[in-house]
Amino acid sequence: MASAPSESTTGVPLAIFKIIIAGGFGAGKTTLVGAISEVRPLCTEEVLTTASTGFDDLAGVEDKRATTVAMDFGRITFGSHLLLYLFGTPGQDRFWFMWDELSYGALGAVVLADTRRLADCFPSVDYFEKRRVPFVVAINCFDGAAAHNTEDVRIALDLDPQVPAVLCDARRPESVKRVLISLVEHVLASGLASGTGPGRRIRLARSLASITGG
Ligand SMILES: Nc1nc2c(ncn2[C@@H]2O[C@H](COP(=O)(O)OP(=O)(O)OP(=O)(O)O)[C@@H](O)[C@H]2O)c(=O)[nH]1
Ligand SMILES: [Mg+2]
Repeated sequence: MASAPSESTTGVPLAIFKIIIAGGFGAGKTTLVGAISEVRPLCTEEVLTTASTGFDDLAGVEDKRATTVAMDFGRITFGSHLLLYLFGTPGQDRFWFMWDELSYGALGAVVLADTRRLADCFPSVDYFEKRRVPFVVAINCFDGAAAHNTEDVRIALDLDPQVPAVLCDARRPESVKRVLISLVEHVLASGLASGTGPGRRIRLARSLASITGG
């Protein structure tokens, strides 16, 4: 894996943050991290075997052959000032014990939602709400089209009005980029960013402005 740059090409220190990619079983977390990572993503996928029958609900994702058993990891640099480390969670309940470790110090989270199995992302939404970690809901359009609009999903998930819900295609880097930018915007707007002192928040805001031209 390439080593992490510590400063931008202009000599300005990079603002480095950790982001969690969460959501239910098979929602597209590994796909999302792999689509955007500029380094070869770390995946911990194992083949689904008959041993998981009765534990892993494959309804709606019958073609699924593998599942994440620890975490996904990737890295993406935006412009020359912002570096995000992406940590994908395992999707199954039996790996919940890892979530506190994975989420420690995170700036925010993306909760991937699959509208065919929307209830699967309730636990992720609950988890981040309870811990006051800012998050966005990214609705993964599995067949390239939205089965439901964002408003329907907001209502179904009972999202607070300020929590963004956006459509995405987890396979497309540009789409994933937009999701991550909406998360950074939300973090700055919400004032909830854990572990970010005023200096880091200012760097984050400057980084965002340099990316979005704001
Ligand atoms: N058509 C389509 N397929 C997708 C999309 N995102 C993921 N997939 C497919 O859906 C399946 C599940 O995706 P994963 O990325 O493994 O899902 P995951 O959330 O990491 O799954 P777990 O780690 O088992 O919880 C894979 O076969 C992907 O190729 C998408 O946006 N569109
Ligand atoms: Mg996975």
